[in-house]
Amino acid sequence: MTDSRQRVYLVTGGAGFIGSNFIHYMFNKYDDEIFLINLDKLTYAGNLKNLSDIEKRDNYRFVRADICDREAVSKIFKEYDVDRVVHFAAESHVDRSIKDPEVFVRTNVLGTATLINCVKEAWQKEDGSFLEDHRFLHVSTDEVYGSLDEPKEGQEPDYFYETTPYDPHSPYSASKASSDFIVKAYVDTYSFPANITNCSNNYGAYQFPEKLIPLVIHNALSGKSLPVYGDGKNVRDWLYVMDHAKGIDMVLEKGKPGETYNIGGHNERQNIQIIKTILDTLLELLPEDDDRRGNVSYDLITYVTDRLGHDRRYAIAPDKIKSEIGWEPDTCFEDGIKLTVKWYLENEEWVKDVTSGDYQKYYEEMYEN
Ligand code: NAD
Ligand code: TDX
Repeated sequence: MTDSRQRVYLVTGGAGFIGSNFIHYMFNKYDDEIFLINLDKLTYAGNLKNLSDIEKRDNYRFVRADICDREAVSKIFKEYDVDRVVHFAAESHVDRSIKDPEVFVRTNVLGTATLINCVKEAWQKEDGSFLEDHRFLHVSTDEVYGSLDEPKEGQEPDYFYETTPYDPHSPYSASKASSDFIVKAYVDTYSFPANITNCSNNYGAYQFPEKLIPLVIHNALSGKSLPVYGDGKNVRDWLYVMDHAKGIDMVLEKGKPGETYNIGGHNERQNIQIIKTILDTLLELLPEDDDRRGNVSYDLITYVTDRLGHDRRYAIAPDKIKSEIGWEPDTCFEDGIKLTVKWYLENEEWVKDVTSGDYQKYYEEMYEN
């Protein structure tokens, strides 16, 4: 049972990459001051091993459920007085959304609609207002804003602001944009106490190796080719995952109800630069007598067919979260990438576990050309 002094969090998708890092961040910061319920369906992307050190805590509970399952979600609100909902659960991989869009609509759109309605029912009072100091945070992405051009010589670069019109291109970003609009509709229609955060590309421990950074680390260590889409010059804006976790916690505590905040650390890199930095870092960190060192080579870099509808450049303007909330990232890319590569070097078992079975099949189909 919860202690009445503890603030109660419901986290959805807490067994995934960012969700599990967020849960670690929260217990490190708040320890016994919080009670946290993690609701996750455990798709291919959810892994309870990410939380093995948390499992035995008295102030943590895992519920295996689908966010589309109204009854399962409502049951949690009958059992617990939840103060904060942090909504990570989603299908998150752009390439998968191109192959199989429907599950993205189901989880990201219908799932968010089901979840937010259950929360509204639990938090709304008879007069239509909401319980004091309750907050729903919808975790979203910079991809909803579309794609930016590369700055031309002598021109100031463009950035994504909270006011930038939505212009999603992939089935993934379209489904995230739709879910953002559902949350915005609840804010505008019911004065529902929500915030949306739109964050740039995350990297760090526990990221599934279908995403660029862990895929490159994993392939390089096993001497497999490193697939670069198109000309390799697409730009992503990278943020260390613990800085994202810190931003979410700060928005929950200091954000104005109904507001959107962009989260990013001004760290734009071309994909090819990222791949080369990973290879440099592997060669720097791997001891001379480590068998895996012989596999790591710049010759593994292989240009492959471009992603369909591949957005050219993402770049977040984090001015609002800095000025209104005081958030700034703590970890620069040089340190973050070292921490990340080191984590993957020390956690090969984790990678082996998640890359067996279904993932193997996906990988073969995805990169067959
Ligand atoms: P992830 O794919 O690693 O994890 C998603 C988690 O959600 C998994 O644990 C999965 O089991 C769970 N899940 C999926 N469908 C579910 C369902 N129907 N019901 C309950 N649980 C379900 O994703 P991630 O990279 O950790 O992303 C988390 C959130 O952050 C997503 O909403 C994503 O759009 C957003 N985001 C991600 C990034 C990034 O760079 N990874 C950047 C910005 C925003
Ligand atoms: O094998 C690859 N080769 C390659 O060149 C892969 C997997 C990716 N890429 C490129 C595509 C992108 O330009 O690298 C870049 C990063 O790709 P992903 O890691 O798939 O991330 P991205 O598509 O940018 O989306 C990510 O950031 C925003 C997350 O997956 C989303 O959930 C988040 O919203």
